[in-house]
Amino acid sequence: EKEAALAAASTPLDSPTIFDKIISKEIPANIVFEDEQVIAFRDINPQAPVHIVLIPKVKDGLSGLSKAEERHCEILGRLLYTAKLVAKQEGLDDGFRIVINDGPKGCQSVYHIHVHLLGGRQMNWPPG
Ligand code: DGP
Repeated sequence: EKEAALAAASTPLDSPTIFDKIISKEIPANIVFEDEQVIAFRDINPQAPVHIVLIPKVKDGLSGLSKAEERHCEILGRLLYTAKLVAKQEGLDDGFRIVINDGPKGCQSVYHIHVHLLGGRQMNWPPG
């Protein structure tokens, strides 16, 4: 039983990610917005002139959107609202793109939920 509990506690989806080290400032990031709940920083591998990642400071099981539960509604809304504030701050007045990658087929690479804010160029549809 103890082994099962240990194994469950160390499943990849619940493990700390590099984003925890950005939150704790153990590793540097170009932070463009921070409040009590959300931190936003420039993506290390930008896909547009403006490419910002917004994350909740407390993961609370939200490794990805597919793990969302009712209790997460507030933070999910706050992430989107903060994305709008940051878009304004970045001068993206003609439009921008919001992306949430989920799981292997959604190209998610960091299992701490995050919203991508992309802008500063013409976006295309359909996305790749
Ligand atoms: P995703 O593929 O949706 O899981 O996006 C994760 C993004 O996080 C990816 O675009 C690159 C970015 N990223 C990963 N590690 C770091 C880091 O250490 N610093 C910064 N600034 N961005 C990172």
